[in-house]
Amino acid sequence: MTADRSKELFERAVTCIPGGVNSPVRAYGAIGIAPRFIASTAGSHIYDVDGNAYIDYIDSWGPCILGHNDERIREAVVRASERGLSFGCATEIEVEMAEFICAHIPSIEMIRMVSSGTEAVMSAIRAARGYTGREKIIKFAGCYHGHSDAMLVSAGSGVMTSGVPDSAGVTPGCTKDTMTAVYNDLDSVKQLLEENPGQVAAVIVEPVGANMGVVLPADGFLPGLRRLCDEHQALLIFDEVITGFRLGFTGAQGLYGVTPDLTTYGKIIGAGMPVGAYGGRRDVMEMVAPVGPVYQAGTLSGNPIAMAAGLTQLQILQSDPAIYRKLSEMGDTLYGRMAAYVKDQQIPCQVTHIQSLGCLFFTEHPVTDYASAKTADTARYAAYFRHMLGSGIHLAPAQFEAMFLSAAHTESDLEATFKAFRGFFEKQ
Ligand code: KE4
Repeated sequence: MTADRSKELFERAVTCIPGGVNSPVRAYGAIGIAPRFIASTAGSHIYDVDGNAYIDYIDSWGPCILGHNDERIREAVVRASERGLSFGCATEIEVEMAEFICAHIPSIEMIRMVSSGTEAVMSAIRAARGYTGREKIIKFAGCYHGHSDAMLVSAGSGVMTSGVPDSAGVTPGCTKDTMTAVYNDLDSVKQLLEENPGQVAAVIVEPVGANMGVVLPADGFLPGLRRLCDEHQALLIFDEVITGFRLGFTGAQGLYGVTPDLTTYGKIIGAGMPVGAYGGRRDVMEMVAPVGPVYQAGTLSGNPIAMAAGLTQLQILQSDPAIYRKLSEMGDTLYGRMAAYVKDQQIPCQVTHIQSLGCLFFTEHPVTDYASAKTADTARYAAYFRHMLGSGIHLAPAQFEAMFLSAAHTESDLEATFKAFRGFFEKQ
């Protein structure tokens, strides 16, 4: 398995792109080898520029839930592109997309399309502040909500992996109103709300943490957040950029039966094209321009090509519940076997998973929040990643990310993945 062309491209890339990549995690910074440059994708596989094939568990960080380069989505994109790429005007498919989501997600009465998850979160927070007239936001250490200034406070994902709890360039003025609670610790939220009476506009949470590795909500955590927000007249924002339309068609809010006031989406609703969205209660969303005083805009928001891709994917997901059954069964098979192995072999690792999302933590401690996730041995994860890559399995190049299964993964993919996983520990 050579990587000469990837190395050559990386050498060129670092001269003209910061770190050689357009998003930090792609640089394999936590891994210590040149990143693989990918030439094409299909189904459960990706193919690098040196011709190596990998069973892929990044899944473009979640959007390609049906598998890479699904023909139905590609055809929708081609058909839409024949009518033009971007109009800067209202289009019918934007109405269809909004109507479809509002018809199928009970908490969504109105929705606004944007071009990324970051933009969705930034806008939802602005809408929450505009609606409540309050300034403070509570987030959770280890949860990542994109790179808007106010959110880069003890963020998970890339920032966490690079060990920088805050980001340079983010001014104290931008983060002074962002308070950080402990995931799965309702008392930490209650304390912040009581210490800041009448000042908290919203609590934002990843209903399943997927940016500190995969960390599940403890029983009662999400309902507790709903209750605390009601008691303190704060809005509850579910950041479902990863979990939306992944953990069942109605996402984490449907799975856990907790209704947020606002929800942010990304990834799956674009099917690989640049799409984010925020939506929820009509009285909150009607604060958003041009109908209300909260300004938010975007040249490519609701782009017709991106809408064609995303709506096609959502329609397929909504029409075929067997897709989610398959994703769950595959997750139980693969992650369940991994968990049983580390337990049987008394290996100091933790496997967390929910349906198609999973994570192998290199720590002996149960992982329930940011602090326990950080006990993971990132050097061991890097060695594991390199072993799996060499075995033709492409994982997230960082401990504090998730594994994503798609509907295109097969039993033989899972078998090959488990064998490579077991091989890592057998050769220790
Ligand atoms: P984007 O701006 O990257 O589209 O979405 C930001 C975002 C918001 N909320 C959640 C829960 C997210 O997971 C994300 C982005 N996820 C990362 C993966 N950990 C994207 C990968 C990357 O940064 O390259």
